[in-house]
Amino acid sequence: MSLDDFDRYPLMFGPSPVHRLERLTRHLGGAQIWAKREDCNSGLAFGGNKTRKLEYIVPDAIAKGADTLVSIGGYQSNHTRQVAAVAARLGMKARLVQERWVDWPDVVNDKVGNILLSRIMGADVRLDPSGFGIGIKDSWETALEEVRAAGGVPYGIPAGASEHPLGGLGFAHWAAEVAQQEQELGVFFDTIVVCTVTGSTHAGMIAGFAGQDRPRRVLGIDASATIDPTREQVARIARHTADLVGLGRDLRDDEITVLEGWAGDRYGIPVASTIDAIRLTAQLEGMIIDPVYEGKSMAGLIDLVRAGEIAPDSTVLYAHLGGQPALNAYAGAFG
Ligand code: 1AC
Repeated sequence: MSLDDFDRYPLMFGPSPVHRLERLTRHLGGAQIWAKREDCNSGLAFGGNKTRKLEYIVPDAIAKGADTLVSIGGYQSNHTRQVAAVAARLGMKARLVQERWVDWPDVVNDKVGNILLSRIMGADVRLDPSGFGIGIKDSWETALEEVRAAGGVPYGIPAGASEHPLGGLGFAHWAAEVAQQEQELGVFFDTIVVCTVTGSTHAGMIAGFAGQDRPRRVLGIDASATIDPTREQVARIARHTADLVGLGRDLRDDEITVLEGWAGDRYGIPVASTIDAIRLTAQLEGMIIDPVYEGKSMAGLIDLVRAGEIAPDSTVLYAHLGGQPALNAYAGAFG
């Protein structure tokens, strides 16, 4: 088997854009920094990393005769917003469990941003008081049951599509896309920086890059604040995805790196370094990142470059995963 043996339902404009972050590079005075932009990968509700994963999941949903995509996330889940958009595009329904993953005080936290977009796209959005967790949740299994009991044909997509058996394929494909773009641009990214929470974005990249000739570092920056389950989940999904795409060898432990230090104490709560990274990136590059995911991975990148842990002669690709619709729900963080 190889990645090409899996059906892919096109949901993106094509390869997501890659460009230099010149002013940020100059400001940090170290490695050359570029970005690959999943936030502008698609015309579906502002796109994002999950749209890429859903390209490999939709063919299975269609083959199984589903009429309702059932998924789960926090109130400000980017994932559920992208599931709602894909359901609309396919003429399916979306049933979304939105759990209280984050105890954030803005009164509009369950009303604006991602959740507003899902409601506008016609998803059946149900709030649930359960807290954060990256695994399979009872609330999601109950939603699947309820759709079935009402005569629907549900198709389950777990949080972030990560525990879905095909959830890593979208970012294995991202790795192939990067290699193609490197040839076109005449550049090699020796270091990739990506935010990690439910794991399949990072895991898919690891599996995809592992099959390429030139080794590189894929640095996952934890934003879950639950480092052990996240490390375990990334490793498990990376190994599973590597098997699916026929890597033909075991992944080594040193190919799976999840770094902690920028998540703060809790998922979804920005800390000072998150807000500083958001402001710096916006003010130097006009690139908008969010308080839950990219603000944390960018804070990691900034510190690693400043500390020389990403060497001055490195060329870094920062994966922008497209979390910024949540910003509206975090107005209070910007005073
Ligand atoms: C946690 C999966 C996740 C989301 O957007 O819901 N990134």
